[in-house]
Amino acid sequence: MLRARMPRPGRELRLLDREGIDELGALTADVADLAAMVAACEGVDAIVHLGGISGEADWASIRDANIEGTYAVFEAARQTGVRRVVYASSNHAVGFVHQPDDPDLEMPDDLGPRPDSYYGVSKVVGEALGSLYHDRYGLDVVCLRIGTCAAEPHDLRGLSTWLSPDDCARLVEAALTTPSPGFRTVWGVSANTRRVWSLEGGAAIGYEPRDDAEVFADRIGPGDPAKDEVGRRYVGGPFTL
Ligand code: 15L
Repeated sequence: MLRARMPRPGRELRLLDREGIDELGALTADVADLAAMVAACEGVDAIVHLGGISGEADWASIRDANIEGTYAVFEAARQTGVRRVVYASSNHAVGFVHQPDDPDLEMPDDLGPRPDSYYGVSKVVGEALGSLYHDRYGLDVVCLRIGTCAAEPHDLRGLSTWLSPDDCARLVEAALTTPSPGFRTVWGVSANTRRVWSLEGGAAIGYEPRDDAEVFADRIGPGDPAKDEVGRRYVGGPFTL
């Protein structure tokens, strides 16, 4: 999704995945392989770290891919002098935070950790590593607490948490180019009518979302009542189950 939306004049993308990418110059490596990550980061200006398991899994898998992998990314950045890391964190780092009943109350970008899963724990650790590498080594680190990034929302919760692919690209672009962001956490969400997560942190880095999940509202049929309820109640919705 992002790759197709990232090209800019003068920008060269260096792509890396664990499975081969069919594109000239793309690298194949495990994100947790520090030596491979150091080699991949030589001469790079900024890293967009999306690697890892993107949902709940057993502890060993989450630890190996998401925690060891994110450590390797930050450490490789440090060793090679990369100045900025944009980190795909997740709403599940704070998934057990109660959503406000009052729709006028928006949830701030810098909520403290309340993970809802091992996956959420790995995102908390990733953010903590980003904080450490900022404070100790001066890296700029923007952690995006991404909601539901998909072509379109598929349930009631998604009408609030959706991040459209185009807005995702706008958000990553802002995180890559805003001057001196320091360390920060920013919600990754579109300008959804039913949104309860703030857009203030995004605005502070120049993110201007243009999409609204409401255009899909008519297509969302009645869902599983328990999942819809927990989606209203907690940031992380069904992950809390
Ligand atoms: C995430 O962090 C996951 O990567 C994705 O699969 C979705 O479950 C999303 O959160 C969400 O909360 O909808």
